[in-house]
Amino acid sequence: MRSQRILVRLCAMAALGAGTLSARAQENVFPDPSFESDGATGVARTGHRAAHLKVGAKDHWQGLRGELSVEPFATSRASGYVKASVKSGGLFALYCYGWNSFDWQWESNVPLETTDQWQRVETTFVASADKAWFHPLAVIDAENSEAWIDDVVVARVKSPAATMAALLGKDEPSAAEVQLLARYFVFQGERGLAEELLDKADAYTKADISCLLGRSTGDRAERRKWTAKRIRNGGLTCTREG
Ligand SMILES: [Ca+2]
Repeated sequence: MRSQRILVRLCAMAALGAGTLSARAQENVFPDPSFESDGATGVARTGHRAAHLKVGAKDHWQGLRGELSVEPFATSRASGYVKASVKSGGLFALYCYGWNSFDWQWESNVPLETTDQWQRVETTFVASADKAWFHPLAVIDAENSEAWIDDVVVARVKSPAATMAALLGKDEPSAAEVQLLARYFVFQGERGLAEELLDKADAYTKADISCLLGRSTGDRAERRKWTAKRIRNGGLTCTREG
């Protein structure tokens, strides 16, 4: 089976990459991690500034900063130190996500509770492209709340090959994981393997992968085939370049 062959290849690639991982793993790709250029003064764990997000009247969504360059398909670990006063709604640290063909996907974050001492928070994420949406602080439907974060580190902890081998080795990967594997296979030029994933996918994931395969081919006839398959599975439009 082709997926088994690529799992063997991914495991070999993961083993080859292990020797260089320790040096790369320590590289912090988050710019100005102490927020000394764009942070607020008055509260800081190190230096003179920290990132600060405050809401008064109820706000549906706010997120600090935004796109972050990362290695696609690698596992990254994000960490930082937070303080927060949460009166109502959701405050989050290290809010990360990507886009599939239709919506936010591959989300990770740390929900915050009120604390007046710096607390370390951590999460991991895998990006489906060379940029991830990464907000050190974010609010969703929050009011009369605020939070600070300082000393953010985002560093690779697992290579793309090792990350994808772990997903491929799962008996029942989630829909989000199948969508991620499809992007990895297309990225590697293995369109046939992405197509194999359709066999066990739900309709939403079939529509998503159909968007992906249609968008990434230069062949007009093949693009029409994937457009039809996408529509049959309920994907009316490919709304994002995910
Ligand atoms: Ca600082």
